[in-house]
Amino acid sequence: MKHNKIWKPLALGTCVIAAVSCGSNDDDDSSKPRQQEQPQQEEQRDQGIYKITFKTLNPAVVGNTSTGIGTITVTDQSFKFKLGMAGTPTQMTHLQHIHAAAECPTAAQDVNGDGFIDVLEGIPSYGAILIPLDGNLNSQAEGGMYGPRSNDLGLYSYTREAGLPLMLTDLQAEDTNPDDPIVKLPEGELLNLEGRTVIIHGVPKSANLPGTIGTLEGLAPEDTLPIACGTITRVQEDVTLPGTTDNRTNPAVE
Ligand SMILES: [Ca+2]
Ligand SMILES: [Ca+2]
Ligand SMILES: [Ca+2]
Repeated sequence: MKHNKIWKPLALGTCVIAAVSCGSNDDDDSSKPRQQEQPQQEEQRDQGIYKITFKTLNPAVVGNTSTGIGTITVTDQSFKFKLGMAGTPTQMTHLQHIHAAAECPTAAQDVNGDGFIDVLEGIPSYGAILIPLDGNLNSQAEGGMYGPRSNDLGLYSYTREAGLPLMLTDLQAEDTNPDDPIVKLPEGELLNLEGRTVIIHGVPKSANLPGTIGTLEGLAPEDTLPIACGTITRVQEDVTLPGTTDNRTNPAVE
């Protein structure tokens, strides 16, 4: 398996895409103590349960029939993201992000006419990266070395939980790198999940992509080619879970 050869540049690139502190090996450190103060919460307009339904992007790539279901549960203290994907290119890492805008791209976004919607062509539809779905949802930068890996059947699952106040503090902070593809929330804006999309990326080197595929700095075209787009819809207005994410009382979640 060429995993090691692929992983190194991918991991390096992930530092770029997620603007992470690459000096840290701690790629899944949600247990770390946190020092940040909790921001003053406005009305809990983000609270609720959201469902994400995916459709395949770039089905011309052999082996990509990606579909999936995701659930986001937001309480006043927590943000929990669960995802199950199928039909993805097998045995490889898939970068995945919540993007800032609401539209999934269509064939019309293939502006260079090469038959593929590359990551740059999709940005006018789904926007910049808002929340990398990486090893640590408490901050955009931390945990960026991690991406879930599909198995030999093209299946993978991903579950991460963040503290909502921590997450909002990070997302509402100043954008210290305006040139990268990751954005912060405008001042005072909450998550507004229903106006966002989830994009899954990644096809194998054997996909034989044409040289016209656009990509992000530091990442191979195969790493960033979108394979699925999910739209987020709110299915429940509120979550009445006192300080816990135990889902037993929420039949909408599994
Ligand atoms: Ca194209
Ligand atoms: Ca992160
Ligand atoms: Ca930025």
